[in-house]
Amino acid sequence: MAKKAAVINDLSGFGKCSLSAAAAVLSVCGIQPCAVPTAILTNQTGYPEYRCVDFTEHLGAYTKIWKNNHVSFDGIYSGYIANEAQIDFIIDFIDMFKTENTLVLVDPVMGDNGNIYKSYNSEMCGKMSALVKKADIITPNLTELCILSKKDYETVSRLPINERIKSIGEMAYSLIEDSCRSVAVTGIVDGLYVYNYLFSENEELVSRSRYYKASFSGTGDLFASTLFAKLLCGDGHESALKTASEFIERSAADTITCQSFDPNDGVEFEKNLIYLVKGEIQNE
Ligand code: PXL
Repeated sequence: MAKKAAVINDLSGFGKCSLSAAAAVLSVCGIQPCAVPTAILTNQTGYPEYRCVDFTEHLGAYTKIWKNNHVSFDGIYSGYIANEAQIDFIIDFIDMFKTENTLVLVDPVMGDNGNIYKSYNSEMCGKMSALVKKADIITPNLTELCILSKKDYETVSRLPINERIKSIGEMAYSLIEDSCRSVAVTGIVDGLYVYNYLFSENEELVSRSRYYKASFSGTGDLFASTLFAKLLCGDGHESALKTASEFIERSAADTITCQSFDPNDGVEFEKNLIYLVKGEIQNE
């Protein structure tokens, strides 16, 4: 039987992010995505206009009915949230459904490039620290890592690359000491390349991809989804990190060859899903 993962995230009509990205990636990896929608949006919030329907009032039914139906999960993955109360919901959800065999990935979605997303506020960001403590692995970008670590993004992002990585490692290890087992820091740009780091108690891994000079919607979600799916499939950290980075690199490369593209629309990942089928991306 296929493994099952609860995916707590929003459903956006455009932007190739959140549930649209996660459902595609998990399914192609042979995992059943069980959607818990935090909000339903016309499109992700980076576009000039969007409408968001907050789904909080319906979330209680998911825990109640799923518990009554005796469902269980091999993995739990949380992403975009619509308000502070949803963090409490996710914490309760994890407490209710996590067993010792459940992999919990929390993507602390809050912002990018030093800015908090339009729909987030400082209370939500503050409370995210409680949620990440529940995770086996978290996947912040540098903005989110700085928020979680109460460090100034502008200062860290301006450091020369070696010092920046040192500071990123210190922040990651302090979160690991605090609680979660692994921290994957995504989208560290230096010159022609973008790096993803994965820090665990006794391991520090890095992957390098070409940087295409655009901040595409949904790449963080695709990265987290792929890492999560591959770890659930039994891949090791190194292999899962490499696969996630390569999948996004290929999809970004295909996007920039398009005649015209809007980074808000996300990347051309659909035709690259095939490479996530076991063994297609070679990890030697
Ligand atoms: O990809 C992160 C994300 C997820 N969901 C929504 C967003 C964003 C980033 O802007 O707006 C609705």
